Amino acid sequence: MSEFEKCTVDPAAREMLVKAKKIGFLTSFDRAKAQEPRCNFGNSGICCRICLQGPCRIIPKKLGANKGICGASDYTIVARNTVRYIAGGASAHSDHGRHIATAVLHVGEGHAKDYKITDSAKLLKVAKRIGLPTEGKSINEVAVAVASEALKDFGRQDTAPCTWVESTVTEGRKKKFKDTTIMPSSINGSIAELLHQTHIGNDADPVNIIFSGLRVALGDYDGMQLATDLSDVLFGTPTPTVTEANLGVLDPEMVNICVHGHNPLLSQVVVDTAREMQEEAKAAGAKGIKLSGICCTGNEVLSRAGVAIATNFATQELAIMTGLVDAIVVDVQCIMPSLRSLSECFHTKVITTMPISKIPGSYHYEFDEENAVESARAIIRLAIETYKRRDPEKIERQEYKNKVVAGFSLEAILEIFASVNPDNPISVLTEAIKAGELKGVALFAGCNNLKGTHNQNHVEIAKKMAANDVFMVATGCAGQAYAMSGLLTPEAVEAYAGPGLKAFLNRISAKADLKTALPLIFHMGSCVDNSRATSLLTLMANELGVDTPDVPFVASAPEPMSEKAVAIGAWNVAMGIPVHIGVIAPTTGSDLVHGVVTQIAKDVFGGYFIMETDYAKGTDKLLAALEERSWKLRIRSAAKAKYAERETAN
Ligand code: NFS
Ligand code: SF4
Repeated sequence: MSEFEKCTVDPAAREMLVKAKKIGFLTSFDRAKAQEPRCNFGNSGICCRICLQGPCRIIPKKLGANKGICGASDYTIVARNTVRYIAGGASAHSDHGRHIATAVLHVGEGHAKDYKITDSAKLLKVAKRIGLPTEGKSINEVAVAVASEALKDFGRQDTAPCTWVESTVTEGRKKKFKDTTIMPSSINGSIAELLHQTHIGNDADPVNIIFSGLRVALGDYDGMQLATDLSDVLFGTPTPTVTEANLGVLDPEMVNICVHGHNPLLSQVVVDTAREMQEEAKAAGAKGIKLSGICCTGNEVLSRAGVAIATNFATQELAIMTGLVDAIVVDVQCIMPSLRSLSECFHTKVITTMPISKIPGSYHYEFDEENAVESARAIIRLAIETYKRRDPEKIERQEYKNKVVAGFSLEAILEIFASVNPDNPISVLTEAIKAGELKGVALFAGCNNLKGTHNQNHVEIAKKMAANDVFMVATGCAGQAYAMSGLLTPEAVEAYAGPGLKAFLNRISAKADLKTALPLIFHMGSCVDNSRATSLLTLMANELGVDTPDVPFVASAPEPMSEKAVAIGAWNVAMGIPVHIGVIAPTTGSDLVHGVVTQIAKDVFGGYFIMETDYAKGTDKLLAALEERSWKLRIRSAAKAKYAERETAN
């Protein structure tokens, strides 16, 4: 048994960890160990650092220490800490969305010459959905109108609801969000208000704080929905694509450029520009340029351009460890600063590109939206130059890679279902659930968390859900975990699907006009593309004639880590979804707050958090939640049918 078995289930990563040990580089896995044991105050959320009198740590049995210096109780402190995660996540996602919306605006206005409206059909569809007139207007005019509407969602000063929430959820959810006062009017406004609300000496009411946290979470949702819509408008709506994943995609004979981060504005242009620069790479002695992705910018270019996946969050350093990465081009979010120090042991250039995400000592090529291709060219040229300095002694070629079938936008999924039922594609899924062929739908999302074994929860939970006939969609680093481990393949359907899921997927594969059979799990894209999964949920609810809390749909972040994951989890709860997380969140320090997020939320929204680190138990809880919902659904439709029968008899 390798000493790295506890670190990761990924064989490529294990080999690279052996190499890291050999060269004496401490990776994220070593640093995670070095953090143990963790402080219990922080672990349970009862350490407050909101003002400079802190840290105040709550010791329940110690007189005077059972409250913070200002008198804040455990429930106030835990609630404030929790919602501030959401504010961080919503800021990241929505800033990304704002960046894309601004780019669409600029294209519509005739600037940003290197971008264009690639999917005008989607632009018109979005315009229609949000109630904008399109007749007699040019595509550029519609682009300006839609982007301006999106930008309004960031800074509206009146109380009108955010357009991208309002236009994408069920009527039931709209009413629920209004009744519970969590419908946001402005993304930025709700975040600022939450930071105000959680300032020292302000709101002490944990429930009030949590509701504001949910309002911000819906702002996060709004930013993600518009980011997905407008990214599709700019770069195209993903369609099924076949590629490969894991460190074996790094090709010793090619100039290897990894794109890492989240924002497709640069990575997509790097991918397109690299196609035109193959000759320059050949002149440098390589066979060409090989692009691969890490984290969600990788998912963006995987979905739209079939770019291979190198690895996911926890193992990003290990890509450099192969000695084969010539440049790693990063934009924003989830980029380990350690990449730079590691790159010093190799020839790799770490290139930062965004003004808000710099790493001391790395190369900073500021991305210029007005001259995007020029920016991309300069970066690729630096990678080609660097390739020439590769050290053959330090190369460790990786063989591990798996085939990947990805690119499942909601549009693509519906088109596939339409091959079975062209009049009502979504009913293909809902009917299979009603008939008991499928148990329901599970969304797998989120990161890696170095508190556990890398990719283990992702893989084990999905395999067990597959055996239990659950239709699965995935995003983010969860999608990449499945890509790396061969679960995004038709072969995995044969190996892991239960009889119902297998029959369902094979039936559709036989009819769908695709170059490949369908994979076990449908990879829907980056983390902002969790919006696509919610649109699937909304469609299912409308087709079933129920609101979202009654749809047999669950979500799991088997290895969540980032503030963004907390925000996504929170709005999924508001959408009425049971949300499993494979770590224990720092809410346990207050029974009240912990009870609200794991139980009471269910009474109000239908959704709630399930915190379970053990993958087998986590899966059982997800299955139980699905079974309860599909059982109720069947009882309800049987009763409805019986009632209709009686009506006709009378
Ligand atoms: Ni989501 Fe994607 Fe990965 Fe987590 Fe980071 S890359 S936006 S946050 S770590 S899934
Ligand atoms: Fe302590 Fe209150 Fe300041 Fe928090 S806000 S650090 S509990 S004094």
